[in-house]
Amino acid sequence: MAVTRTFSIIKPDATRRNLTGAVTKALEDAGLRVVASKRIHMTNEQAGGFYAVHKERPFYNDLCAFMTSGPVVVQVLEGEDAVKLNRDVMGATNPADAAEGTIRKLFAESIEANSVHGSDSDENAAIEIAFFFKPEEIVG
Ligand code: IDP
Ligand code: MG
Repeated sequence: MAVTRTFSIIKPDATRRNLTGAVTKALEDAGLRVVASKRIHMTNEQAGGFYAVHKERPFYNDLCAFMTSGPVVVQVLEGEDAVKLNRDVMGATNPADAAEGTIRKLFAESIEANSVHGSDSDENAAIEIAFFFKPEEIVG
């Protein structure tokens, strides 16, 4: 298995409750390494562009409003098969379905305010990383 990268966001519900450290610790404990990190307040344009794939979904407008409702922490994570490792530690989208010990089971407030984002493929990870980071901001 190769060391790869994925893209993560600690969402506004988590930053609001001062869970940046707790979420990051869960990622690190799972074997992921934070190789880039910054706290930003997403603009409407950034949220809309980032979630453009969900444009036709009924929750799109609410999701963009939520993601711009407070600060987020965008991160690049590195590890063995990082996309899958991160999805495993995140847990299911709906915290009601998330496995014990996962970040969403531990911290998520709802299916929308579910504390973390994680890329769903290596291809999307590369696109999402480039959306928020310049190459020189990533230090492995
Ligand atoms: P994922 O974050 O587990 O990959 P996606 O289906 O890609 O889930 O959805 C992106 C985000 O949109 C979710 O993390 C969540 O914040 C929000 N979302 C997904 N499904 C719903 C829903 O049914 N109602 C409200 N928000 C949703
Ligand atoms: Mg997704």
